[in-house]
Amino acid sequence: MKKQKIALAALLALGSTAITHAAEFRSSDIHPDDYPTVQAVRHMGETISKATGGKHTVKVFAKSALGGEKDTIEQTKLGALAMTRVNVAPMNNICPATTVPTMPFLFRSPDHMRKVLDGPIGDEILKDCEAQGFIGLAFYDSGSRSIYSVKKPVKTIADTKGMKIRVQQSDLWVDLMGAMGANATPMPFGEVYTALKTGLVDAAENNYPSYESTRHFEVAKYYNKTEHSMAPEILLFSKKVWDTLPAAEQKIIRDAAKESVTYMRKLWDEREAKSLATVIAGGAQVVDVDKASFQNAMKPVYDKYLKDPKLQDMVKRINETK
Ligand code: GTR
Repeated sequence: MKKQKIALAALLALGSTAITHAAEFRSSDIHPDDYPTVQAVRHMGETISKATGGKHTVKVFAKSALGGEKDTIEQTKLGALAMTRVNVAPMNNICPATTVPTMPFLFRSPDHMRKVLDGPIGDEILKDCEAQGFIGLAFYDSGSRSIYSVKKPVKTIADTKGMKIRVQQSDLWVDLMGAMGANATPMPFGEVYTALKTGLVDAAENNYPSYESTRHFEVAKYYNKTEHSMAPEILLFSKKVWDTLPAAEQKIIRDAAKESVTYMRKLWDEREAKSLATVIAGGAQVVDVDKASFQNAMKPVYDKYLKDPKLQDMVKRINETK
């Protein structure tokens, strides 16, 4: 009884908007259940449930059950979904600051990326999505993306000339492949296996865990270490839903998201190593690449996508981050 009174007083103190109904926040992911991003959002849900005494919970719909990333971004904007975990790439056309961490050969190492995204620059990028209807909660690791090809290995930029390469649905990615002399074919993740198998595309690009979990390595056996982008994952909350929550609960959600990053990174590091072993055992060949030949071709991409001085300054600060 006493406990109830205190809880009620605390709610009243927060004002009338504070009294909201218990919610099950639905979140979507294109990856399977055991993938680190799915596990991390589930973990975050447990933290939220504990901190709200079971009032709020999170339910993750994995494996594109609610659609591809473009669809779930739209549903999150409308408030039909509370959350979605996507890569920054499909946000590039929506939220300009997300182009920065997508830029080719920007981060020097996973540590450099983590340091930048954990600091003020990361927060600025997350904040930039708010005007578009999204609360950027956190970034998750996505390793380095490299090109994997069906018929021939890629050793230098001369090898990607005329190659049909699947990319994520983002203009920046189309130009990035264009700068390599390749023909980019944007399509949702779920369609890539068939596209590789039927020859609709000659290659795709991704990190080891996605190359492994999708079984793309069975069709495209050359994993060419271009490591051309470390475009991270981003966890988005619907601003429409967010605005109905009291400040104290918003804080619980923000803190739980940030806390899940540490958890995710541990899973990520383990999964990268495991995936590499799986694809090699499955017959994939990891090919060393003349990276400089790719790096030197990226100026047109930087010129086109970093016209805004605010974004240029961000890149400068990223380069200066030790
Ligand atoms: C994965 C990433 C997904 C999605 C996918 C893709 O690495 O985790 O969010 O971006 O790549 O290529 O579509």
